[in-house]
Amino acid sequence: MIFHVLTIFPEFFRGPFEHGVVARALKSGLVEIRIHNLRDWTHDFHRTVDDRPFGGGAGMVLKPEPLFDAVESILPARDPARHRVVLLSAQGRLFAQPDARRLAGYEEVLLICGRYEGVDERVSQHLADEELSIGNYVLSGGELAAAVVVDAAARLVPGVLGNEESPEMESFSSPEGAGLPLGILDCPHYTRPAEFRGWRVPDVLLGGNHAEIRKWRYQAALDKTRRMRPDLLDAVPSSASASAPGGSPAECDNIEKRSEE
Ligand code: 9D3
Repeated sequence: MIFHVLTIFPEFFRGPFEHGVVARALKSGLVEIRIHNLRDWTHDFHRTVDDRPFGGGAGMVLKPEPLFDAVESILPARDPARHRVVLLSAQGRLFAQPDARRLAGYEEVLLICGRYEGVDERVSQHLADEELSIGNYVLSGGELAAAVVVDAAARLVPGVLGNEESPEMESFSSPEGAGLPLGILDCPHYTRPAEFRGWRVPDVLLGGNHAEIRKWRYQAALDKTRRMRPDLLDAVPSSASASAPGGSPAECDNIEKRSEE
């Protein structure tokens, strides 16, 4: 799968993809990331990509011409079944795990990084297939957001994660693949030493009773979800949130099967 990133800061992407799962995916050839400099599609001496907003106001706006020219030359024969053009902007729909999974299914995804005060609205209306934001906070541009989207989607490209780290059984993935309804957070993890500065690892994890460990992990995951992300439990339609979303602890042995990346 190919990710294209269209940006005025191509150097920004020297770092983010050189580590962990994404770096491995790149090495394996299953994923390719191509960074494109928007200024390569300007024609004036100053390589102008922005202009003042019609109607007045502070800040500058990304001009449509270089963006349309760039997208049309990067994906010259756009096929909606195989290609997806995504605008990253603060006005976009909130990006979540189902979007990562969906985007991982395309052959090529082109991410347009917004900058300045915004992007000419015709890019959203007539060039991008969708417009995404990564959260309710103000970033200075779409580059960090594009890196987030690439990371989240690239690891879901078939073959990237080993069997051990199968993506089905993750926090934020429900069995239905819907993303949130039955999703709860991962359970807390501990490693050696068994006592650190007086803080002991729960005894049950030190023994070998795997039925007890499974029960403890399930309960601890549920408690942590209640404390940190009650919204995930509120999202469950009815009975499921009362005690055991997703059913019994027995059905929740995904909690056991996490592996380090
Ligand atoms: C006056 C309102 N502006 C903020 C001072 C609006 C604004 C313009 C440009 C807010 C952010 C940006 C730049 N942000 C992005 O391009 C962006 C973004 C974000 O800010 N938050 C979450 N996700 C994303 S994706 C792209």
